[in-house]
Amino acid sequence: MPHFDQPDDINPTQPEPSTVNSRPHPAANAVINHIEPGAYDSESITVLEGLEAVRKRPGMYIGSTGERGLHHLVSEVVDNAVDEALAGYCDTIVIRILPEGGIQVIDDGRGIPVKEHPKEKIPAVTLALTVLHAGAKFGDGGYKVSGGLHGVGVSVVNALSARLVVEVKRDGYRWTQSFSLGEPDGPLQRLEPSEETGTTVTFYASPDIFETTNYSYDTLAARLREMAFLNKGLKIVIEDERDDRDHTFLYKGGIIEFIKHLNQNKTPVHPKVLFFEGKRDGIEVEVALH
Ligand code: 0RA
Repeated sequence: MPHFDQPDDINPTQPEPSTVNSRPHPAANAVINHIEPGAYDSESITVLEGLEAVRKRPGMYIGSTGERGLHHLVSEVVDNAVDEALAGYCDTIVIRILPEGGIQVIDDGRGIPVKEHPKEKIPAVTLALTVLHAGAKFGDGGYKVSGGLHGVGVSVVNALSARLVVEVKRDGYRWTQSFSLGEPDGPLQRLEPSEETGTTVTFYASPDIFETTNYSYDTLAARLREMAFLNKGLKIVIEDERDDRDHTFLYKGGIIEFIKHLNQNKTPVHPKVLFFEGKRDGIEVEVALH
């Protein structure tokens, strides 16, 4: 579990007594519907309720609506891209801090699938962004888990964003869809042909929900550095468009370099880092001692 987060404050928004201290069971919100903007049949109303739950009690999904919760949104989106890297399809992730409280996360993975879900009849990418827990996994069991609080998914980020735009390059085209507080502004659009693949998510956390939308470069950079240490060979770039700062994290040595970094001002027990690794039943373990 390559996260070292402290547990977030529990329920800072004071949810109703019936939900205190419990995250909703995934199935409670696993409602999938046909989304037609402006259509108010019973099915689309259920979807709105699904994301309404997130907007009503954000703390239950992201820990808090303070600075910590705000930064957690970025992790949620980056974790999806890291999952794609763990699956072996993505080698670079760029995280851009935009002016006006925006964040853009770009990966060069396969792109979130755009084909219609056979049962639900809407594109898989739309499902991923509008249905709780229909995020990166799609039930294929093919992904390793990249992080601790991981799992609430990008639909939670969408629900809490005044605006979110997803751009996918896949299946020979560029595709895009935009959302306001989690609701599609319109259907997924097919744009010009493209031979590239990848996913870009751009979001603006709602200032009506979050106490602040001012991201800390240092907080994000520290978190992304850790992500890079724990995913050797993965290139993670942070760019701050507010003041033209940037940094690239790429550690070929993985946790060997991580432990040296952690111990840089300490006297190690072993002058050389001891490292061993093993794999069985699909579980990989790496150990570094210094
Ligand atoms: C499910 C299936 C496939 C890709 C992804 C999810 C995916 C999700 C995210 C989220 C951010 N970046 C992403 N990149 C990929 C691909 C399935 C296939 O191609 O067979």
